[in-house]
Amino acid sequence: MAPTQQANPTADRVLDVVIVGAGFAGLYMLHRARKMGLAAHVYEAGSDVGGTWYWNRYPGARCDVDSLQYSYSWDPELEQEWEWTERFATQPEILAYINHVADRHDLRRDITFGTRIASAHYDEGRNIWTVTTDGGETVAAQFVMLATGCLSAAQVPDIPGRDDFAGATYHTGEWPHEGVDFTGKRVAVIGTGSSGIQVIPEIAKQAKHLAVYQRTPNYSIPARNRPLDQDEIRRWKENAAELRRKAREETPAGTIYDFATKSALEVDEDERERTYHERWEKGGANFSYSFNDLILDEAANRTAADFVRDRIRDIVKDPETAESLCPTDYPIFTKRICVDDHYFEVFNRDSVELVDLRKHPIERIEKDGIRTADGLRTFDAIVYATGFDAITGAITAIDIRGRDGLTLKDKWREGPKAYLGLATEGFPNLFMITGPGSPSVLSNVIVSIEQHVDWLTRLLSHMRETGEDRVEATRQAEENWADRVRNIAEKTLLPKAATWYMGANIPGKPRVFMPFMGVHSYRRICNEIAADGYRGFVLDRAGDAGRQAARSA
Ligand code: NA7
Repeated sequence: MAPTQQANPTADRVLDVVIVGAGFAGLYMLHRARKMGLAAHVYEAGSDVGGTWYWNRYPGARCDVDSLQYSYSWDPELEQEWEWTERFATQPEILAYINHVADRHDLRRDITFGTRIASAHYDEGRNIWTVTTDGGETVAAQFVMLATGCLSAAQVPDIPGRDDFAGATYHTGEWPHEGVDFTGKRVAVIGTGSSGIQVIPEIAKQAKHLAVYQRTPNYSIPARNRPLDQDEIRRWKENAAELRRKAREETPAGTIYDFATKSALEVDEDERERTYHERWEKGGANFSYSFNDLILDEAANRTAADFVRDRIRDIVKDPETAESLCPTDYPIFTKRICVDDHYFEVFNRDSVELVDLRKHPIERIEKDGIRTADGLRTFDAIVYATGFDAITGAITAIDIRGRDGLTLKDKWREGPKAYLGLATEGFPNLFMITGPGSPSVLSNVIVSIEQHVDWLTRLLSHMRETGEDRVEATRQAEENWADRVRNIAEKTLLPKAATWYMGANIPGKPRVFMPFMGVHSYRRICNEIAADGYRGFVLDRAGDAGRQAARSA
């Protein structure tokens, strides 16, 4: 890898690596790039670090992965020092953690906050990316690392009359920093995904009246959150290195659960019910691993779905509301399983109403409220818990142009293709951390982030040793990879639900199943590819020609 210092004389700043985003991915990438002695800088739209955990400040926001596992592993001393307080960490606690990491490693001095990247254009002659911020600064860099997050482009649906509403509106993914007091207010929440299911019980505690607008009911498991006890913290810390290795190398989603080895269909009904009950009582996504074929076999899956529907009917007193809350038209676990804190119980409150949009669709939003087929309900506030343009939304929001001026948006018109979910042909030296085609959202994302950053660091070190300064995925490699991602997904039930995993929540977005399923196998493949001379990538030296062009410019 050759330095770019003289490569673009007109840029405001010249770097080796531009990193977009200061969440878990961007911060670790910065740390590794710095350790290599590279000139690296992060641009972040928010006013501070944290990414997802900076933006998603809604009441009840909490991670659904156990906190001991949802943290960095690359700083073993930090792992010993940091004390998580609850089984599932709250958003403020995770944000405090990531702030602590930024301070501990003095990362902020290489981050520009409050700045969005508007464009990134590749100049083939110079082998250089010119990155432009929304403030008009231009940066020349050899590498661009998109650490933009999978769930960061918030979506407010284009409901007729949306902008006519006179009251306050909020999106869970862009929550006001000063918080919101709903005491005595009439509030609507639209959306019952993970965010809706977390925020609804909290708003219900304050609001005079809460109406929950549900289009698709969701399966949800009680979190059974609790304070962590000192013994389990000690056990984790004493065995951290081995537990982290296990999560990385032996688990499908980068998280250690209690993985069952039996099929749901090989045990009798009593054992099956007992197993589900035990897991339901323990709480959390561990329920998904009650048997080993729940995402593979429809009959097995149905046993888990029936169990959860029965629990909903047990909890919710009004039978009609309970039936509306029961998901019936897609298998359980094909949408991300929700983990809740007394979500279904909320519907037993007199002040909470479920509006079943399948019975009464939204007609329009008006100045005073929301009109559905059964009439107008009036509100002081509407909360959109309506999700994100997931995985690709934050990437395609940037005007990215590769060789020959090809825009990434155009290239991905039929759906995203990225070799290993890391790089795409026509866009040399541009990488996506947890991009489409990598385990990303089907994993403990910090495990996936660390694997991507480690792999990229190894690649950059390799290029430094060989003197190569350009790396690009081949068309064939990314085509084969896309087939592989699809084939793996098709062996499971996941493609049977219309989900944001395949872009189904965004009108007009091509339906392509984006995440690679299998953290353990993905890691092995990435390592083999690196060991095999970065098979599927072309590495070469463009630098000499590039620098000459720059000098004569
Ligand atoms: P999700 O899981 O995408 O949920 C969005 C919810 O919003 C879902 O219930 C949608 O119903 C609903 N929605 C979206 N558009 C509309 C319209 N136009 N009308 C009514 N309802 C609508 O986003 P979350 O933020 O909850 O969770 C995303 C991930 O973040 C989560 O999995 C965790 O990993 C963290 P639909 O199902 O489309 O019928």
